[in-house]
Amino acid sequence: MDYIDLRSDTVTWPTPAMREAMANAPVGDDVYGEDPTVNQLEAEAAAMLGKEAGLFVTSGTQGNLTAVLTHCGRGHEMILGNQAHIFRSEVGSSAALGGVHPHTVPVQPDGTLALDDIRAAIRPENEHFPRTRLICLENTQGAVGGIPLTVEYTAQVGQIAHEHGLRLHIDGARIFNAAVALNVPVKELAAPADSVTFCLSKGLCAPVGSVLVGSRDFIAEARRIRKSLGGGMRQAGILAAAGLIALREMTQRLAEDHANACALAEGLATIPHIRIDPSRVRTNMVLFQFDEDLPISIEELVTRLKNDYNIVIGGYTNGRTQIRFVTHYWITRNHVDHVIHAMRTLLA
Ligand code: TLP
Repeated sequence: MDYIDLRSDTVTWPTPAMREAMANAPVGDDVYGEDPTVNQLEAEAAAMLGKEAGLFVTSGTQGNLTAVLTHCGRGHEMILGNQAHIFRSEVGSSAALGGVHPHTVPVQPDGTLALDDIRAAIRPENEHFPRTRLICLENTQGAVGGIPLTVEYTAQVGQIAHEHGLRLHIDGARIFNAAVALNVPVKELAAPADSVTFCLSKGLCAPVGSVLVGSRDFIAEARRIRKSLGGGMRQAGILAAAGLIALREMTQRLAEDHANACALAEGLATIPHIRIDPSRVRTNMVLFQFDEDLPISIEELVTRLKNDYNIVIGGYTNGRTQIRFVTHYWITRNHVDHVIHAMRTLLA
């Protein structure tokens, strides 16, 4: 890549193997169900996550929206974290396009939603209330720094959902990072869920796409919803070919990104004006804050990092005092050392 880009793992370029596979991919019209590469990707993704069927979608946002609109009708309610990507960063699309009412509960520092909060949010039957239909979890939970949710926790939420006749959807944009960090098969993290979306185009480096998985009946309905959202693609095998490499070759190397994130956090912790707890780094995200009395403004820091050190950063949240660095395939250990050196120099 041209820059050491720490803004997100969404910035990853496809690998040379992906570009080659894309150039040679067998294709067909996927709206007719005739693209062999898409069919292969959907089947392999479903098998890896232990579900009956898969659906190739354009993005994580489209996968989550398709899932929500498949599970819920207008006026139905979904329970989700107040810092969930679906709630904060998907343009309010579930409400705007599906009339689905979000009922948020606080995301705890460990990325979970408290079980009692979930139970309390489930509506009793009453003509004043929307009907609860869905619980959504996010694994890893991005807003608290990519913290993975465990198999045990997910199973408990699944049990609550199913005891109340609700569905569980997991926004598993980075569920492979969670599986690697927890050292469990991804299937086990997905098992309690009725549907899971995961992204091929984040740490797994594919250029485009996510996969939604679930039961055969659920995916048949989701296919119709995807079409209504403009997500019926034609010779999408060109994209799915990169997705197959993402699934087959890129999931097992994520531990490298996690080790680099830890090294980055430990290095940053030795630099004045940076507040960070390296023990919170569990996957590929590093969250930290600057002291108020920085020797340079954040704007200047961003510019100097880019111009003088070839480093791109972003991701300010919480009134711009919280910064997120994300490691990925294109960030090497040497880059990590270079970033620590640059930050130390600029903050001296
Ligand atoms: N996240 C992006 C930004 O939108 C914040 C990022 O840089 O992290 N779920 C989760 C947990 C996500 O983090 C994202 C993207 C999505 C869904 C949406 O995926 P896309 O961007 O493919 O629509």
